[in-house]
Amino acid sequence: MTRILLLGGTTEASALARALADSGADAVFSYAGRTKAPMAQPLPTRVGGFGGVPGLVRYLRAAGITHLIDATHPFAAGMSRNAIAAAGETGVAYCALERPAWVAGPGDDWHHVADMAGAVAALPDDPARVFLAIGKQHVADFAAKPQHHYLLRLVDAPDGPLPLPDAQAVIARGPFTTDADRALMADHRITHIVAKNGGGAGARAKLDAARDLGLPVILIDQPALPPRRTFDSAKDVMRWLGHATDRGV
Ligand code: 3Y8
Ligand code: NAP
Repeated sequence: MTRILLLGGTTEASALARALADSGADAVFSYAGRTKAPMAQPLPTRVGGFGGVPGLVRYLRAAGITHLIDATHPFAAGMSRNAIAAAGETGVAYCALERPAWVAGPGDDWHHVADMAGAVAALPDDPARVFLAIGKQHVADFAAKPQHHYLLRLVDAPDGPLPLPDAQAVIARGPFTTDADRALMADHRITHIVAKNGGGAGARAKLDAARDLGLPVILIDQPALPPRRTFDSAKDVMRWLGHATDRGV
């Protein structure tokens, strides 16, 4: 009997959830609970951490999960490492729905850095106007360069004052569009963009807008993950599951 746990939080995870629901699969969708009102999914949904690897192992066993699908964001490395470990410990079938990193094309002015510290270091010393499109969790890292004006984009309104002396937040949940991102950056006279190389379509707009405006992008590389079975489309994951259900796993 196939029972699936889908670790979500991305556009691709939502597409897979739709395919699983349409196929009548017995599946549970999982959010971390990072945002106040995550988008509803067409599957029974659980919200919140599991409690590290031990908590996830307990959940997999208690819920009778036979297949664990990691469709989290490439920067959700902690969750992905835990999922690999828990699948190994329990023998639950595992795959990741992975989206390839973005690759620069003609006209792109991208500066690749290894991590958040590298992104801070890559900003100029002279005051600039920076579109910090990396969410909320790492904004405080940029307090090391307070001379810049920062435009933040957050999913939820900040609870308290922003940890930067000269910052303004727009509240929006993607997916975003190139036209809207181009207008946003022009209106705010942005000179630099900082972004994670998240891949996928849902966050790509700002990069295309940056190229149109001739702006440099500081792009943070995806964290490295242990080797794992990956697919790059919901279709391939469904085929993998289909074989499993054909064999009556
Ligand atoms: C809680 C679920 C869907 C999923 C949509 C994708 C696209 C829009 C682009 C910018 C970049 C950023 C951020 C971003 C994008 C999609 C996808 C994606 C980037 C939601 C969601 C959850 C989160 C968590 C949130 C993080 C933050 C990162 C904002 C829902 C909307 C910046 C990543 O306030 C916080 O603490 C936010 C935290 C992790 C990164 C950070 O460090 O702050 N995503 N994003 C998920 C959960 O609880 O499990 O609320 O509906 C999902 C989506 N965000 O179903 O269509 O697939 O990438 N998410 C980045 O790429 O840098 C925004 O502004 O241009
Ligand atoms: P993370 O740093 O890798 O994970 C930290 C902890 O959050 C995990 O150990 C786990 O807690 C919990 N967690 C993460 N994802 C979970 C999920 N889908 N279901 C249940 N628990 C989860 O994760 P993150 O980068 O904060 O990402 C959190 C969520 O936002 C994920 O769903 C991810 O797909 C989504 N997201 C993240 C980004 C990003 O830039 N990081 C971008 C877009 C979407 P326990 O150890 O207690 O189990």
